[in-house]
Amino acid sequence: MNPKILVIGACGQIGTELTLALRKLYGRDQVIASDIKEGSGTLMSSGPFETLNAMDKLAVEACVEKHRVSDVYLLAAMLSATSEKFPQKAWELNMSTLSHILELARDKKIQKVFWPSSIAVFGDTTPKENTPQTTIKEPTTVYGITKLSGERWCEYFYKKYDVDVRSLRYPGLISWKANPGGGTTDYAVEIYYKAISDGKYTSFLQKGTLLPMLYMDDAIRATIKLMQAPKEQIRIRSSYNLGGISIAPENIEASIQKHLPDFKVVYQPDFRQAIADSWPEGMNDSKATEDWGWQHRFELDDITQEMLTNLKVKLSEKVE
Ligand code: AKB
Repeated sequence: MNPKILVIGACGQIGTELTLALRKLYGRDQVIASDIKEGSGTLMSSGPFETLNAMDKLAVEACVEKHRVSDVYLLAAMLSATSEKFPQKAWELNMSTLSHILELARDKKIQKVFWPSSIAVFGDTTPKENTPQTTIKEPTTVYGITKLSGERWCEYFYKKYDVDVRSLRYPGLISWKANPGGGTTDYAVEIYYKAISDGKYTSFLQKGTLLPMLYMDDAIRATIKLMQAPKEQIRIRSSYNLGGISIAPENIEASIQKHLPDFKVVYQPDFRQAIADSWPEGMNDSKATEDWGWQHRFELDDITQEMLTNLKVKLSEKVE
């Protein structure tokens, strides 16, 4: 039987594409999109939508009951850069929303939970290259602290209450349908917009800042694959490392120059540099490969091709 799904935070960068993909797979009415505010026209016209404050536990529970939801994808969160500006708010939002959903699952009101973690669980003391699944985790950002705490909660609820919660440590995600907001890896999306609109980009991360990244199509495929895998295959209940490619701003610049030879990046690092410097350069995601067959598909030049092609159409439609 198809699951009845609630996507919380459906209008964000991941939520928009995940909701559309889940609707394609399971049918439009099987997937309830929810967010505190409405999303893009494409998302809003693709199926049912509920305005929902994920911090309001009673409202979330009422929505679950109303739609007889079986699976929740909880994507509402404050990302790394914004969290540094509002640390207390970040803690409250990121932790209370997870806690509400885990409690609903413990009380058997929902059957399955997806919750995203991040490469931000790692910190300065973590080995940077090919970062292993299990290693030192001493995050220095409040966002990373919320993600690491969340991972411990997920594993605890699985072990203690048999809650079927599944999670991925997303790297930076590159996409064109919906904008990211408030993250440190956002530069890797902005750079493509600016390449088309201005022919130059001022990067808030320094040349040489290697970070793990993934194209959104790969991230969505990983998420759905993880959620569809038989329960016994999910041997990690904190969160799986998810890698992809490892790139710095000048790598994207060079890739864009293959299409737009005059494109230039200048560097003006800001407070986000320290955040990026505390994160891994590349991830070892072999556990995800072993347990449920994960493999990324998009390399940097494939991503550039997709981004430039789709953004050119999107930006020209906005102008008209
Ligand atoms: C961020 O930059 O905050 C996020 C993340 C890596 O979790 N994209």
